[in-house]
Amino acid sequence: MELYHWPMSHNARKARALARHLGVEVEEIALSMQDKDHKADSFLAINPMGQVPAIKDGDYSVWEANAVLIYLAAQSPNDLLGQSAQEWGHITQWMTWQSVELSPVVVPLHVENYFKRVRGLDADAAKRDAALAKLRVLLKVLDDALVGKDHLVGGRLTVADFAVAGDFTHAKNANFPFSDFPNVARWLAGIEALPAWADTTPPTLG
Ligand SMILES: N[C@@H](CCC(=O)N[C@@H](CS)C(=O)NCC(=O)O)C(=O)O
Repeated sequence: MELYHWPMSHNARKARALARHLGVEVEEIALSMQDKDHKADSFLAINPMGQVPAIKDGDYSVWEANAVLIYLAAQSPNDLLGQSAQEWGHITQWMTWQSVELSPVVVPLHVENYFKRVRGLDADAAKRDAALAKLRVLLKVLDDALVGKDHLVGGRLTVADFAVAGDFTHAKNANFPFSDFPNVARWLAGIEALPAWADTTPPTLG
């Protein structure tokens, strides 16, 4: 199967990391955003949204990073997808929270605190401060959920950890305030210690 990505993409990174962690055989295909490969008809036939990650497996394709994680995890027997109704509920809860609540806050912070800085552009202070205030609210929710825990669900690694940690791929470069959220920092350090996570670290810009 083919996994389409872009080396800087935090959404694709979590899929690349999970495939490597589980030993799922994928051909990683790096698209060039600069060349607009993701808007070419050949790629839009795989993901009509023109976004990475996306998987093509024979005649089948799947996109949206969290759906890609589920497809990858289902390729082999493992317990990363949960083992009970309660675990399935919580895994879906955190994956939905990442996509609906966290991602819309993280992306503007990447732009204002990181991508503009490396291009020598000034951050829009109002946008940055609004996103940072929302991020703090979300990090408090995550921090409280991680008190005394190294993983989000079931006391072991699941796709929920990959789903949420992906959004912190550029956290250091974008100055996320982790020092105020020690449980998040501890949990993230555990994910970052996975060889598959380290192997998929995007290059640092600037
Ligand atoms: N909700 C999607 C978002 C995917 C997404 O925005 N990917 C970015 C890279 S991190 C992308 O492909 N951007 C190009 C574009 O939107 O045109 C997911 O979780 O997969």
